[in-house]
Amino acid sequence: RAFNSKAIGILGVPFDKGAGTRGTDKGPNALREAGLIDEIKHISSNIDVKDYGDVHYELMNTNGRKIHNLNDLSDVAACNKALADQVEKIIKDNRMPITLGGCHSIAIGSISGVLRTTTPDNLCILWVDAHLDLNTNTTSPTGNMHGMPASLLVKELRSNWPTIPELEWCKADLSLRNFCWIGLRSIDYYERIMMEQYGIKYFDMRDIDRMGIDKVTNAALKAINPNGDRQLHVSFDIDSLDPLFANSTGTPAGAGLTLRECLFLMEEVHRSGTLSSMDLVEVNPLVGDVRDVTNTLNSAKAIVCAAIGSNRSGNSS
Ligand code: 4U7
Ligand code: MN
Ligand code: MN
Ligand code: MN
Repeated sequence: RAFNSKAIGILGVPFDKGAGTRGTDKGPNALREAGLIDEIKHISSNIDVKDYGDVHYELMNTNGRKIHNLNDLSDVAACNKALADQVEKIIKDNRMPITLGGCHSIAIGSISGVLRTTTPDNLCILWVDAHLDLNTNTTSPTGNMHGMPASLLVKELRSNWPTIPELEWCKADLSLRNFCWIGLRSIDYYERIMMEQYGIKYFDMRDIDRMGIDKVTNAALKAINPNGDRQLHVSFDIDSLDPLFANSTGTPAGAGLTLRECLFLMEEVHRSGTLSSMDLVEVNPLVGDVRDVTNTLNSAKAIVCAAIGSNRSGNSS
């Protein structure tokens, strides 16, 4: 597959049931109403963007055995199943899927969809987030599934999960070795233990302070894609940003990334020529006042645009 093909597919997932705060279901339309599609078109004349609309789902007919500490599991499972089908379809249309959340539980379906079109070894994941999102139902302090998507996608943690009939379709078999986190600063007790146990690759805020975003970005890409022959999925949680730039999100964490750091990061991702899919999640237009929401939407749009070639030094053609 040729990376950096200019054809893009936008997919909205108006879904907030993986989070404790209501409102990320309003994210996709807020981004559209803020002009995201037009801004993408203005990056360059040969960008071809198609809006696939929103993912809709119906609850499955499984004799839903209740599973401990998984809030709204039936909705999370059904929504992600429908989402995986749509992501797969967009890739088969030869477009790069950009999935707009929604809460971060939608990474389960988004990445599962990508995995139907490539092998686990061929895919690497850059997880930009204040949080690790590696909880299982036994480690999670909240039961909110937006704090668990990464753990449902990796084979190393398979045995830590009970059998979940509604997630049988999710056969993601990625290795933690293919993941790298950037922006971490809010990690739960058991997540910390897993980080050490599995030698997880990450660059937290201290690393960014020490090394700078340039070295961090390139070390992260090198760590998960040493030969540059894998395709890259970026799962971008807007709460990786400092609340100064993205206050409208349900689980904000202070002392985070600046918008400039995120733009540089995503510009480098674009320049790498490896980006093949992306999520932009956790934008919550119901949090904060009008200024907060506008700021957050502007940051989110700029991050998506940077990932697909918008350049602060100017765009030609
Ligand atoms: B997000 C949390 F306990 N770790 O599991 C949890 F702090 O997708 C937060 O990164 C998860 O926004 C945040 O509930 C999920 C909590
Ligand atoms: Mn987060
Ligand atoms: Mn997250
Ligand atoms: Mn969040």
